[in-house]
Amino acid sequence: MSDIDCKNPAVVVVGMGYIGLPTAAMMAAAGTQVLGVDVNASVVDTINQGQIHIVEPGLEEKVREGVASGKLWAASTPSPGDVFIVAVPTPFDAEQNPDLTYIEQASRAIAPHLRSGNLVILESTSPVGATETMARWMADERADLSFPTSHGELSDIRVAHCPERVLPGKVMEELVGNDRVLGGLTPKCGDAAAAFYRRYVRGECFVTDARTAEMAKLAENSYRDVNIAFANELSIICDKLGIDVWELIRIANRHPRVSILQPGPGVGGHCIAVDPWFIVASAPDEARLIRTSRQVNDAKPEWVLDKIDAACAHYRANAGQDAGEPTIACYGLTFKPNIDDLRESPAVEIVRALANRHRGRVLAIEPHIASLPEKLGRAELVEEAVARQQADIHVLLVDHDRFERGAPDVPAELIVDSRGMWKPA
Ligand code: SAJ
Repeated sequence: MSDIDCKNPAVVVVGMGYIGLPTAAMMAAAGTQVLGVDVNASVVDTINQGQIHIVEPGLEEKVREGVASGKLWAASTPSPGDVFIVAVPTPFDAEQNPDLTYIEQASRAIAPHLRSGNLVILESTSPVGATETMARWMADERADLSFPTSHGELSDIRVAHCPERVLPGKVMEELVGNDRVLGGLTPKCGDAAAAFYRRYVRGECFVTDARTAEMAKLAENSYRDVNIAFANELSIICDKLGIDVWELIRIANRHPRVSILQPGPGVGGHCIAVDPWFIVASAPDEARLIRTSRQVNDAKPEWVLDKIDAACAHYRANAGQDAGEPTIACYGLTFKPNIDDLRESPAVEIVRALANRHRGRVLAIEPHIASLPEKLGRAELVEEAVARQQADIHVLLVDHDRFERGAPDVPAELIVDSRGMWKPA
C-alpha cells in the first residue's frame, strides 16, 4: 500500500461496525480505494492487520483480501476523498428519542476534508429530517462550501440518505443483491448517489427524496415489528387457551393470503427494537399501532420469565423437600439464530433476570461466544451436553442450527420453549 493511496481514497466510510466494515470491504473488493474510519483504535488496528472484530459470514476473507491488495485500510480520522459514507449507530435515549450524537460527530469530522464535488451519504438508520440536519452540521463547519440545504441544486456538496437494509448473517450477499433506496436532498443529489451505488449493487436503485428514504427504512422495520408483535400476542393468547401456537400458525399460513411470523422471547437487535421508536418520536399521537407493537414485543421477556417461574413452582412441588433450588438451563443468548450478536437480546435480558433472582444455578448455552458478558453475573456458560445432563428446567431462547433438535428428556412442565424448536414438527 503506497502513501499516495492512503491520502486519496475514492471512498471514506465512517463507522467500522456491522454495516460500515462490510460496505467498505465490498467496495474494496470491487476495486475501489476505501478508507475505513473508526474512533476505536483497536478496531483500526484489527482491520489494518486484515482481521475483523465482528462475526459476519464471508466478511473476514474480503477484509483480508482488501487490506492485502492495498485497496482497504483504516484510520481514526478521515482523509479527503470523493464519496463519504456515514455508517455510525443511531441509538435512542432514555425517553426513546433518537440520539444523533454519532452522526453529528461523524459529519463534523468529515467536514474539514470536504472538497467541491464531493458526495456525502448517510447510511445510518435515521429519523425523518436527519439527512438535512447532517448537511447543516457540515455547513456550520465549512462556510467556504455550499450545501443543498442553502443552495439546492447549485451546491458544491451533494448529500443523500441511502439506508442500509441488510440482514445480519447475510450482509455480504444482501449488500450487493438488495435493491437500494436513494433519497437526495435534491434530485441531483439522489441521482449522484444512485450513479455511485450502481457501480456495486446488482439490485435496483430507486431515487426519491431524503425524507421518504428515511421513512421507508423506518417503515420497513416497523412493519416487521408489528407483524412479530402479532405473532407474539397470538402465542400468549394460545397459551391461555391451551392451543399449540406453532401448529396454529402452520395451519393458518396455508391460507393463500396469510403469512404469520414466528413468536419468540421478544424482539432484539439494534434495528427492529429501536427504529419504530423514531416514528413514534416524530408522530407520538398518530403512531398508536407502532407504539403498541413495541410494547407487546418488549413485554415478551417478562412473560417468558413468568413461564420459568411456573416451571420452578412445578419442580418444587414435585421434587421433594431436600431437592433444593432447580438448575435452569437457557439455550441461546444472541438476538436471533446463528449469529454472535448479543445487542438488545431478549435472551440476555431473561438470563440476566434469572441470574439476579433465581437462587439455584443458571446455565447459559451459547456456542457463538467464548465468555459471558459481565452483566450476566453468576450465570455459567456451559456446553449443551452439560446443560442437558445437569439442568432440571430447560428454556429454549434461540433456535440455533447447532442445537440438538429433540427436546430434553424431562416432563413437559419443566420445559419453556419460546421458539417452538422442541415441538414435534
Ligand atoms: N423475530 C421473531 N420472529 C420472526 C422474525 C424475527 O421473533 O418471525 C425476532 C428475531 O429473533 C430478532 C428480531 O426479531 O430478535 C429481529 O430479527 P430480524 O431477522 O427480523 O431482523 P434484523 O434486526 O436482523 O434485521 C432487520 C431487517 N429488516 C427487515 O427485515 C425489515 C434488515 O433487512 C435490516 O437491514 C436490519 O433490520 C437493519 O439493520 O435495520
